[in-house]
Amino acid sequence: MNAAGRLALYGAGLAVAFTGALGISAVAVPDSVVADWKNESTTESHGDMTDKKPSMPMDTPAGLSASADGYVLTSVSSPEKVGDPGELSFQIQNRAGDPLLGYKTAHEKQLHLIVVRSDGTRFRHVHPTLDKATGTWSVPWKWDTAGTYRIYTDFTPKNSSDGMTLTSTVDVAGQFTPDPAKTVSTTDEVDGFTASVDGDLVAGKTSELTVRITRDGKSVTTLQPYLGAYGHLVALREGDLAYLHVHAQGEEPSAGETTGPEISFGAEAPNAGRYLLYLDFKVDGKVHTAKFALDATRGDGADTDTGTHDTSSHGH
Ligand SMILES: [Cu+2]
Repeated sequence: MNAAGRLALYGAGLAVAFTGALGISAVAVPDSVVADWKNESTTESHGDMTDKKPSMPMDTPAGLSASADGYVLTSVSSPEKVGDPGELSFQIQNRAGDPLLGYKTAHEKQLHLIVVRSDGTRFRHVHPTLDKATGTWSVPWKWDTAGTYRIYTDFTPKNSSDGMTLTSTVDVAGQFTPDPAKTVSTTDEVDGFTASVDGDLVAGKTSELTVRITRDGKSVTTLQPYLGAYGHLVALREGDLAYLHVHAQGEEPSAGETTGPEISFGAEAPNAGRYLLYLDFKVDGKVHTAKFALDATRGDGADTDTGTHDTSSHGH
């Protein structure tokens, strides 16, 4: 079993047993880490799964590997250059090495695709279409800027009870200047809306985060359901961009219902350090994405809760 199985993706909270922490303080991911992803994607994609056991520890967090539990993300392709119209496509291979055709639906979709540049910018969350004949997923695609991008596929195989997140990287040719590391910001302005997040992330504990949406200083009370919730929050751990998918708390809204100005989430940060948060919310039929950065503090008892493998150097 692997980390994907430990990730309670859907529900009120998130429980992940992560261990270890990269002592990286900038948002930009070091080249060595990017190189690791690439090597990993390549070897995992072409490796012989029957002979070769992944050398990863059992507690490798979600969203760091092209393979999990015998399933592999393969055949990723996309437009090579900035501005070229085309499509992003890929396959998920099952344990037998064939394209996976059967998926469970989670949050109204069989597969959620997240794409983010290695500096944590250019976040996109989309829903590709499955060609049932070939097992190829695809979505119309154009790159706006050069750089190395992480792509995450979040899905549950039909024969599995566990959701998983497989990842790969894509290089887009061209000059690329990383955006400066974003300072911790709990407020973002997007499409005329102001989104602010309140709550403290504490390592190893479930923390409630509440996002408040306003427009022109007034509370927005017309937040619409989007994919079975009033908001979707993706959290990436700074440094290695390990993936946490956090969902809204409360009952699943019915069609036509609205809420606001607040949406609450339960999130458990695996360790102290910075997390990049991306919130999708929907108003007047349009989906908007706000971005935050939050620092998780080391919780009391983190030493005992997270076991002996916690090598993080925070606190003290
Ligand atoms: Cu999705």
